Amino acid sequence: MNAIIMLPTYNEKENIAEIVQSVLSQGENVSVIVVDDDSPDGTGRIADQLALEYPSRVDVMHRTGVRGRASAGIAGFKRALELGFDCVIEMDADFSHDPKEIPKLLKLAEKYDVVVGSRYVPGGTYVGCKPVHMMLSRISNFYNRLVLGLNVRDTSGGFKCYRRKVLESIDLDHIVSWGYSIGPELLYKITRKGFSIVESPIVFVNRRKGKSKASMKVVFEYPLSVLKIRLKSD
Ligand SMILES: Nc1nc2c(ncn2[C@@H]2O[C@H](COP(=O)(O)OP(=O)(O)O)[C@@H](O)[C@H]2O)c(=O)[nH]1
Ligand SMILES: [Mg+2]
Repeated sequence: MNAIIMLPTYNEKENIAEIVQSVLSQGENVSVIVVDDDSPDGTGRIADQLALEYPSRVDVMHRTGVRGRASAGIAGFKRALELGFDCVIEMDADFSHDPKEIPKLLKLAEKYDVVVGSRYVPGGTYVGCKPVHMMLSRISNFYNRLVLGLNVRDTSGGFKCYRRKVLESIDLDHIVSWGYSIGPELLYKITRKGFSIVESPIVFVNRRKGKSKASMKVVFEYPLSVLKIRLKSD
């Protein structure tokens, strides 16, 4: 199966070149799409150089005048479908998600419609994260499962593989989320459509370079956004 790895980026100049190269080294069947929201630090320009270096394997989307983890992801999914890939993997561009897991996710995608990289199944864990972040993650996972009725342990992570038919079945023009709640929103929609989902353990490593874009604002917005998914999503 051929796969495209979708990397949303905002100010990832310290990580972008290394992560793209690391992803490409996971197999000839793997390509990359970078979705950059006009990063002031020049991430988009570095991505363009990578696209020149690997013309058949790296694609870059530059979004201007808009920002957001959710809409960047949606734009990347749409482009990936246009390009005709069998599977789309979304992952963070800061090495919190290990590119070496990609072959494992793709192997599982032969059997399951969605593969969730999971910190909360046996073998999954965190490295180098602050206790307060781990606690917030656990609380949000509990909350997402309760409010959205999800039968997935890790509902908030951003390392997942979708078969193309899954993304094709979702109305990507009517997504309620703006930010990080895109993860639970898609899982909610996917669960309701009856697709098969499996969790594969991952070790989530705190970013070593660059800064997180998650602010305190997220802590307040996220629960409301999840509630909105429950109330407004079809
Ligand atoms: N295109 C785009 N990517 C974003 C945006 N916000 C975050 N990201 C990317 O999404 C991924 C996860 O964000 P990160 O800041 O690491 O959040 P954290 O892991 O929750 O601390 C990284 O690859 C970011 O560069 C955004 O507004 N637009
Ligand atoms: Mg991160």
